[in-house]
Amino acid sequence: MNDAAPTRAEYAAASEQHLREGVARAAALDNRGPLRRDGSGALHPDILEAYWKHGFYVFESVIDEAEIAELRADADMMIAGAPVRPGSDVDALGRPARGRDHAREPYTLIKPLSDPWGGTDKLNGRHPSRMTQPVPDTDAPEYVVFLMYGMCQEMPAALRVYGHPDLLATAAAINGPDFVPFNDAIFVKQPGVGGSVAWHQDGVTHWESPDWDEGSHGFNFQIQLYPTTPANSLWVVPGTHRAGRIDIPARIAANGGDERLPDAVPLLCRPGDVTAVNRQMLHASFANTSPDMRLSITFGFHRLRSVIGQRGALSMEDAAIYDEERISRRSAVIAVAIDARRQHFPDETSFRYLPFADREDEFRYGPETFESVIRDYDTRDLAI
Ligand SMILES: O=C(O)CCC(=O)C(=O)O
Repeated sequence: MNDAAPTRAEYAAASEQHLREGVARAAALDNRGPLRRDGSGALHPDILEAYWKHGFYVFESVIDEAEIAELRADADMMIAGAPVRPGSDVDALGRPARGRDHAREPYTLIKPLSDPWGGTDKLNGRHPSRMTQPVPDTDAPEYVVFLMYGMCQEMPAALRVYGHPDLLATAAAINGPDFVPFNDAIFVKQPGVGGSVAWHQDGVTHWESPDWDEGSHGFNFQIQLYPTTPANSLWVVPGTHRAGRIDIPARIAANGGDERLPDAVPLLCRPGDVTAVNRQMLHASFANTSPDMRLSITFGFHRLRSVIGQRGALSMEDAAIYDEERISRRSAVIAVAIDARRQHFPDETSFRYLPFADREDEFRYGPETFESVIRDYDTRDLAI
């Protein structure tokens, strides 16, 4: 890109051809469709094969319209309750901002269309190249919500979806039946102002491990609450989960300094579609210069063996060792979420989470487990 930042409209216009080409590349891949399970309840092996081949899968129509409406209502409430600017105790309407009692700040606010991480040493320096930061329209707000954390505490519908049987069966198929949680974050890409996420690979701990493989750093789901478009979606470079650590600045330099990489594809979804993306994939999203909202409920899972004995990384400030107690406390959120879901959807067959099998009664969702398991659960995330 040129050194002078383009305006929002200029960036959108200059990206059109790349977006069209990306859509065509995505359409040629064989990794999307309904979430199918086999006779034993396991994820269908064809899906698993396509996931491991490309590093991602787009599951269509997993979450029905009514549940999406509940998730949107909760997310809207959370966005509206965000502090008006970093450090403020009030929202845009002057009411007390939400989440002031959380041990971890639940909001990341940024300047419109900015890239908060690219070219910085934040998050273990995993975003080495800064994205283009287009100049927003003159009516843009000073700050916009970029990320929201702690969804299982703040959003009842999000806690329930965290216990979704098809999604947890997928986590078991990819990471084994003793899979463990990673973290969650809601990416908010508001029309015309949403920020970018610079090219990166998520994992930071296992690249040099002797037993490193394509599954070492787990995967993330994204539940899409609105249709995604090539202009506002997450983009991935297929197959890069197998490539080891990638020299991102070299890739961008080889593309004439342009962040619109020629082999990347957008994750195109309808509301209720869910993507599973391997955390080792090279991925990014551009500043949202389009008129369309994207809200992606993002949460990940790991193999137990990737996490046990590791030291906290990425956004975990305490650098604690992930011992059995820490892992069990964080994994209990899954057990409580399964029960919260069962109470809301009594006719659905619940997922049986192996690490908590036969202990379900200890982890029923209610005021007690809200305090002991859910409150400030995100201080116990298992980031690697
Ligand atoms: O959804 C996005 O725009 C970014 C997602 C991402 O970087 C991640 O899940 O690691």
